Amino acid sequence: MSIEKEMKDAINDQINFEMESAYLYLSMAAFFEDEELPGFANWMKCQYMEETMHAMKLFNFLIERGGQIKLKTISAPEGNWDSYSEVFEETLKHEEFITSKINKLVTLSRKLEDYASESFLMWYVDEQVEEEDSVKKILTKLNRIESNANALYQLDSELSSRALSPLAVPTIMGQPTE
Ligand code: OFO
Repeated sequence: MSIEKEMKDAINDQINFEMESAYLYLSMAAFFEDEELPGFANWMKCQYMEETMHAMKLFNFLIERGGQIKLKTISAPEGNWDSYSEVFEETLKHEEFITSKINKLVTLSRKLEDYASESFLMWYVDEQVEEEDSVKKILTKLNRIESNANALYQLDSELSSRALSPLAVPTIMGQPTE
């Protein structure tokens, strides 16, 4: 069954939201590089790559369903923040916004009785729970640290261990992963 125009348009919009997310996190990675916090920068670079993967999963799905890709403008993100907590507060707010967009896509797939899209989108529903949770945990730690430099460097070292999932590249390329 070919994909309906309303769903096609909504998936193209979501590709744009994911790329906007990637760009925002890349900007946050640059901010942390400037602050000489390589662990925080690493975490944001992984986040950037993950968002690219989210966009590419949608891209590959739309192609598979016979839809056409329409890439849109990505606006310039914020590049400066007053505190490290503020960066993660914005990250959380942004992820909550993305969750609301994913939920709307699921609602649309149900309205259109597009079960292939609904099933595909469930991966994003689960992913958003994980994304919001990991950001909240970092924010809680940052708020506890306040101005304790030692604790900040300890958290920076913790965040330096984040690595990209080995499945990210095949997923981006639309290759089978099993
Ligand atoms: Fe961070 O969110 Fe994509 O989907």
